[in-house]
Amino acid sequence: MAFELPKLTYAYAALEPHIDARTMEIHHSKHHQAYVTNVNAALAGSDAEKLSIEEICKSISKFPAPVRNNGGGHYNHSLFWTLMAPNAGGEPTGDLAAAITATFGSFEEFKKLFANAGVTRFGSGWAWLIVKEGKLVISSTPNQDNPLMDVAEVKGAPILAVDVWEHAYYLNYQNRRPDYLAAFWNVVNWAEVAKLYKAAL
Ligand code: MN3
Repeated sequence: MAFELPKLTYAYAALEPHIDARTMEIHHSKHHQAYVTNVNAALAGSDAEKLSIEEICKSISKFPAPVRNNGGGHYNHSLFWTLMAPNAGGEPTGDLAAAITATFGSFEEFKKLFANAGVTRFGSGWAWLIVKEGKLVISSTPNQDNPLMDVAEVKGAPILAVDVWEHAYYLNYQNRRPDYLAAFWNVVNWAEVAKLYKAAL
């Protein structure tokens, strides 16, 4: 069974002005589609075709680089789209909010540390909020790696992610990655993050 490009639950323009429609369209229909096409080609005819993308990530050291890069790209983007929504942003509530405050001191401090993980990721990659052994941890990965991968420096269950590849922001923000990361808070779908947090515990 081949992987497929997931449909977005909102329009390409729905995250404006924070993330522009053209960036969303190219990012989803070109970049993510390419990861899907390429991981399917890399897995074609192998037993791994029966595995979920999560299962593949968890044993990624057994796969060649095209699976790591494109399979990671497919998992990461499939998650990323669900972590954003129109009329979202604001602050988390409930158990997740309490855990963020308990772990990082405050929501403001958490935002600073998470954005810093994205800003300081050299080149292309992702910043993450994960659940590791029941605790919240901020990390980042290079390229299309993710914290599910057995090769990841910091492993855990991803609950929030932001893409810091230039293709995620360059049309609107050019070299200003910190401005893109500041704008990201306006589109974070905290309801979905809370759902993933609950599931990860
Ligand atoms: Mn991307």
